[in-house]
Amino acid sequence: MRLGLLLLVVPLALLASGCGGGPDGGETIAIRYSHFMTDELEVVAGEPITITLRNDDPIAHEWIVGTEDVHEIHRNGTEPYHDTRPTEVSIPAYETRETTLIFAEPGEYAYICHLPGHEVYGMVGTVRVVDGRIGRPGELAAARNEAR
Ligand SMILES: [Cu+2]
Repeated sequence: MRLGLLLLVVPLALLASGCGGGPDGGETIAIRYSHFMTDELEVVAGEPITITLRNDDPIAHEWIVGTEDVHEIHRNGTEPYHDTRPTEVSIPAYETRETTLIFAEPGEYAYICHLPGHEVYGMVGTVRVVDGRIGRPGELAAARNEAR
């Protein structure tokens, strides 16, 4: 029974994995006891980053990254399940999801699980986006900004 369930969920996990992604090393954020075990990430502006979200908990979580405006919207509830935007990922119990995104502009963006009570409990982290290309602002401006 347990094996059958595992086989069923694998194709779903593959479907949900990001949109290709570049040759970036990637980062993994494990989730345990309703906390992001990695609560600080540093990424380079304008470069694709693949983030693997591994849920070690027996309950579902979500990883929403963005500006305070984005978080305010999610605090009041949006969709119950997220799998269409690279900045909004639901991770079922004991499963792993991958997302690839580009932060176009340097700055700090919080990532938060907005399931009821989880933010207050401390399910919060920060992506620090650093400027990797000094003196070439045209390229940065042209980069997609999926973080907004
Ligand atoms: Cu959570």
